This record gives sequence, structure tokens and C-alpha cells, in this order.
Amino acid sequence: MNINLVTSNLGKVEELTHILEPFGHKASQLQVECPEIQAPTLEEVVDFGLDWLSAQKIQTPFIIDDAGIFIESLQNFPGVYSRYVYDTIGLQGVLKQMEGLEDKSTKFKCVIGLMLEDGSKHKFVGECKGNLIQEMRGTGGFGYDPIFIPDGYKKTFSELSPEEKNGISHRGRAMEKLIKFLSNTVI
Ligand code: ITT
Repeated sequence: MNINLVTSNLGKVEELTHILEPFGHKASQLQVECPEIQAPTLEEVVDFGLDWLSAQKIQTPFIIDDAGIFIESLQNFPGVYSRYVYDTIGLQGVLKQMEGLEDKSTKFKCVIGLMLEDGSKHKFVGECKGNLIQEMRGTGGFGYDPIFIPDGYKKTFSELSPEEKNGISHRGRAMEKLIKFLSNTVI
């Protein structure tokens, strides 16, 4: 199946393509200026995005991906504001907020939205728990990857190979559900 990936984030394009291609799906990036809504959950952002893009008659099937990092000792901040925080105070600013905080438990969450040719909308959710560290490590991945160590690992997402990250990440888990769904329901 040819699937459009509606995102401006090249890191996501790489990861999503890497996951889809072995299953025979061809992925292409589509950059569309989509209005950012303020909503309390990633799910609501994705619902809005699917409806808005569908109203623009974007070629189906397409996928959108909304993700964020939820830091427990900061009451799950930045969450839905992860992009804004990354673009403003950056990783250094986040690390500064974490100084002196003992509990660095954090999770990544990803919600993938899929719009099919028949107009049906589907959402797939994946999470990955772990801890922040107080410095940046590694060169791979993107976004918050250099400061996040997934549970059970000693390396940051940035130090893991793309295969290793996809195998355990929030996005990888959400995509596993999407792939299973596609193989069961679409010819
Ligand atoms: P699109 O909305 O165009 O898809 P975006 O970069 O705005 O791209 P998000 O709102 O989903 O994407 O991402 C929020 C922030 O979280 C942003 O700064 C991302 O770089 C970061 N992020 C998302 N997924 C990530 C991942 O797997 N690892 C590290 N950071 C991630």
C-alpha cells in the first residue's frame, strides 16, 4: 500500500518508513501546513488533524503522528507542548528544570492517526517508559532522544541503532498495532 506520511519531521519520516517498508508498504512524506490546536491530549490533536486533513482532500491513505514526552516530576509536562518546549528552551532548558529533582521517570507517548480511502479513521497508541539523564548522549535519532534512557537499557535513544529504537519505542509500538491492523483489514 502507498501511504502518505503527513509530517514536517524528517526523523519521524525515517522511522516510519523503516517500519513500513519491510511489510511491503511504500511511504512518502507529504508536507502540509496544518493548524496547531491546543488540546489536553495527543489523541485530540490527532483527531483534529485527521478531520482537518481529510477536509483538505489529502490523498488517502495517510498517517499523522503526534508524540510527546511526559516527565513525572513536572506533572507530565511538557506532554502536548513538547514541540514548543523543544523549540524554545531546548534540551538544555529541560535539563535545567530537572536539576535537583531525584525522580527522573519519564515516558514517551505516540499517537498515530490513520485515514483510509473509505474515510474511516483509526488511532494507534504506543508508550515507552524510562528516565531522563542530566546530560546529552549520542548522535542518532532526533528531538529528546539524547536525554532519554528507556527502561532496561543503559544507552539513550540517541545511542541505540534505529532498529533498536524502533523495536521498543513509543512510535515502534504504535506502528506495530497499525501494521497488524492493516494486515487484518486491508487487502
Ligand atoms: P509534525 O507535527 O510535523 O509531525 P513535530 O516535530 O511537530 O512534527 P510532534 O509535535 O509530534 O512533532 O513532536 C513533539 C516534540 O517531540 C518535537 O520536538 C519532536 O522532535 C519530539 N519527538 C517526537 N517524537 C520523538 C522521538 O521519537 N524521540 C525524540 N523526540 C521526539
